[in-house]
Amino acid sequence: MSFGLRLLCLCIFLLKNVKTDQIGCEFQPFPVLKNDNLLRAARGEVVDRVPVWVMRQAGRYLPEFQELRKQHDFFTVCRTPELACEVTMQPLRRFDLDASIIFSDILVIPQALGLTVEMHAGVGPVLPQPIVVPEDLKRLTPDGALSRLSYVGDAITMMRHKLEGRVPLIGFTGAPWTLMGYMIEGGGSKTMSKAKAWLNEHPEDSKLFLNLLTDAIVDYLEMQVKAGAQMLQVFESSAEHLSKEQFLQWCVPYLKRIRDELVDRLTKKAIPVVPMTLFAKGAGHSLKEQSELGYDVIGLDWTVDPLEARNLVGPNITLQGNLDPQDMYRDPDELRNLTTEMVHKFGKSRYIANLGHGITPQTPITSMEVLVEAVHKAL
Ligand code: 1CP
Repeated sequence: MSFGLRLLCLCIFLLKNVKTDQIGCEFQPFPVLKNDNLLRAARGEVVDRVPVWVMRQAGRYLPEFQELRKQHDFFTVCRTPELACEVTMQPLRRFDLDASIIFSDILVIPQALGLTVEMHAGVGPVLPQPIVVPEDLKRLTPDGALSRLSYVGDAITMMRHKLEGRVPLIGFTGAPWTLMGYMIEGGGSKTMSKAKAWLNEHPEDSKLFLNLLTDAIVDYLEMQVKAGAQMLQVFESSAEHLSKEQFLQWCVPYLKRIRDELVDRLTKKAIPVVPMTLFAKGAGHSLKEQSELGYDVIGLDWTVDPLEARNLVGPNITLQGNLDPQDMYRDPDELRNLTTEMVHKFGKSRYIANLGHGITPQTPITSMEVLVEAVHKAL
């Protein structure tokens, strides 16, 4: 065979087999996306069906996750791309979901900033040496934090290949106030009272703290996009502890900076900007303000009425949510009816079906099947 013919054959082979979708990673083309309903919904384009995924869709309600966790510590799973990918894939093997979300935790940022984070069974995350006084901020190590998070990028790149284009891969981060809360409280808290006291007693240091976290988050999200994340979600889960006034003062400016700086950086580097979701749990009081921050999608918890939310955010934002995770414990017929009703209220345009917060550990597997099927059949 002549050299020219061989070259032609090679080109045809490459075109057929490695069509590139989005080159997130500089050297590796990814498989073409087959189901892009999630991304289309986020951009306000027409969808074949309402996309559905579930916050914490990989996790303790799945027996195969429990089994894997018996063998490996939580953060070992996060730090080992093969294991993180295996857990990310588990819900996709069982359910006809329209998205995957990389397995990790919001607390990997505090870890990369030098704090010890342990996962205690039945308790959740514990930070044994929390940030107590402003002087403790000196213990944080923002230099090099991004390189200590490179395992998340590795897991994302590996997962994009393993998905073979089946559904988009979502990357995520905790938002500044939520991370600050865990870092001051030393773990989860019913009230976030120590962190709220900081806002009142050390307002200037609180700003420093939130800005330091914002910088780390922008670096981290940029890295996730470069690694292949096709959409990003920012979890401001602890917004629920703040008043509207506090949310506007202590969350909104940082959430805006995250979005603006990320778009700016990606644009300057000619990297395609991916859709972004803001999920500020308990901040239904500020939906209009949230809709003005530049995010494509606003996640809703179950306390918000779909029609009221749509009126507040206008037609150009996609809404995500918002079934009460507790409804997953109802009998299948009730769950099916509630899900169908929810999808009818939101409609097919600019909507991503989800729960209003993470799925809880005792949820029956069959409820996930009912939920996903009901969403897909509703419209
Ligand atoms: O032992 C275990 O296996 C721990 C259970 C667990 C899991 C499965 C934790 C501890 N984190 C996770 C994974 C996780 N965390 C994901 C995985 C991806 C997915 O499938 O969705 C995500 C997106 C998170 C994000 C996360 N972690 C949030 C934001 C979302 C939310 O629920 O509000 C928060 C607040 C955390 C902290 C955290 N990590 C784990 C627990 C139990 C908690 C909450 C603790 C508390 O506040 O009481």
